[in-house]
Amino acid sequence: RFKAVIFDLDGVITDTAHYHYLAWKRLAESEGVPFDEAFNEHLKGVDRMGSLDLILARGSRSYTQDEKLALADTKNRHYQQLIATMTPDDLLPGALRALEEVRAAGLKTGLASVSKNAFTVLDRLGIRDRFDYVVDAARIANSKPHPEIFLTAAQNLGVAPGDCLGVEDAVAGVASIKDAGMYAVGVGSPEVLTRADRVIPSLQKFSLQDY
Ligand code: G16
Ligand code: MG
Repeated sequence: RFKAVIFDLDGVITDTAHYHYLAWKRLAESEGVPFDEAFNEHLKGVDRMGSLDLILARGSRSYTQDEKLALADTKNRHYQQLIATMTPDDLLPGALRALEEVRAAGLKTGLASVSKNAFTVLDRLGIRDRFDYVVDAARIANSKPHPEIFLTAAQNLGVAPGDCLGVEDAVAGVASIKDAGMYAVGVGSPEVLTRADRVIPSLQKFSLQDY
């Protein structure tokens, strides 16, 4: 019944969510700001500056815009160091099969990541040509949970939002899909992804006939 499936990247196709976590943790701790997995959950799907603002709000001092830009840049360098060694082995279990299933069923495939490093990650994983359209995060004005990124993907795929299925691991991402008027498959735990229409533990359990 769907015409396109739009995937998130970090935490769905590959575990860069963990690399983002490590890079932010290193940065936060260098600023004396406490950081753990539970807090990191709020950063998933949130863009770089938005994430930094959330982290620094837990600290004890205020920062100038220049300081913030420098800190965001430092985090990005930590992150780029981590993704530089990725290979196709870093695809999460079931990811390739899910992409193949969608195309074999005659549906379009899209990618909606707010990461400005998404193209690099796709190239390292060797899967760039498996998508009919990849949103360029640099052209998105509003980060998730705003629906802009999923709506942009649908528009460029030439498919109405109501005919799209979105796949996300983040609370903010699921909100973005639902507010775009799409069907949401959450990857993770149902206690966290409460707005998803269905939740699966990983793409290994992704099956178009279930939705
Ligand atoms: C991803 C991550 C976020 C990260 C964002 C921006 O979003 O989930 O944690 O802050 O990208 O990444 P970058 O600093 O590389 O531009 P998404 O939409 O892929 O889940
Ligand atoms: Mg994600």
